[in-house]
Amino acid sequence: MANVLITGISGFIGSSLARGLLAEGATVRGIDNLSTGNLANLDEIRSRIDLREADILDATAIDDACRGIDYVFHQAAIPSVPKSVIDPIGTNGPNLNGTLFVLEAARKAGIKRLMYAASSAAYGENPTLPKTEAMLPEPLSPYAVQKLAGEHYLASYTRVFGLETVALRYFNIFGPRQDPTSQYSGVLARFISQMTKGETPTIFGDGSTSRDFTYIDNVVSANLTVAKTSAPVAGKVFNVATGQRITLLEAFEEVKRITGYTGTVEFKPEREGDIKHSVADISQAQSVFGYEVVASFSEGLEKTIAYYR
Ligand code: UD2
Repeated sequence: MANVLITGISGFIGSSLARGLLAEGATVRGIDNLSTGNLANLDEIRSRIDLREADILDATAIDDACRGIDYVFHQAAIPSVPKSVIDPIGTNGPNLNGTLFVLEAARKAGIKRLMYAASSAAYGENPTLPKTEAMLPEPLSPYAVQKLAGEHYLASYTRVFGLETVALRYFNIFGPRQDPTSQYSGVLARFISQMTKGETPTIFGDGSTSRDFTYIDNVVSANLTVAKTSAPVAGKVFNVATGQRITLLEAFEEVKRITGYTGTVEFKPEREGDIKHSVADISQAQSVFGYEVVASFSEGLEKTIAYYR
């Protein structure tokens, strides 16, 4: 599959993509500043990757990294709603300017196609469910604005410069290697890590908040498929999800069942910037480039809990 660049390669999603791309025979280069990523995520594949430690706002390093590359998978970001609420300006740098730096380097290098980690956060509080790509975005948090603005830059680079770009709106991705240690970590990583240790997890809100929790294998598969497709995907946005809505209380119960946790859950007030409900319509990705759900929520949860154990 030729030469690929993964930004944010030592993160949970970047390192999973690296494994998927290596398995397809790609030559993998990666860039990461190790701010939220972890080199341990690359342990057994480290020797097969051209890994460059550099910041996404280091234009020279990004230019160098894009040279000779066919496909870019831009995953580098500070992926957190609450962090963006605390520090809108600090997160805007990597999340939005970083995307522009990568687009500009990709354009100059003449790459074939750029895949971008967009977010379901773009839909915000629009009450219509499921979320379709045709809906008007209503970003709520600064993070959502940053990720959505990145999509617009992608579309601009396709229209103005002819660079092929694809925005994949990820819906709450989970799986092995997701960092569970921070208060900003994804809820499933936190639940699993806490409940396997017998610690009490927290639900922000009354537990009815819902998400389309999507196992990482679906994301890897979506990226590999969309990079290779001859379908008209340039300049487009696609949901990457399962189409299944799970409440936080249901997620807690499921993790409890699989881990055998016997304790309770603590309820705290909702977090600022959080949206209430999220679930995707995935029919556009299915019909345009043949996206398939390769692992359901339950299958993914079983695998993730087995990994953390
Ligand atoms: C958003 C995006 C997601 C992705 C992510 C960044 C939406 C719908 N989703 O995820 O696609 O871009 O940002 O990685 O915008 N919670 C608890 N207990 C905890 C931790 C979290 O109850 O210990 C709650 C949290 O308040 C929220 C829900 O769980 O209501 C999901 O939170 P999250 O941080 O896992 O992900 P979210 O939805 O902000």
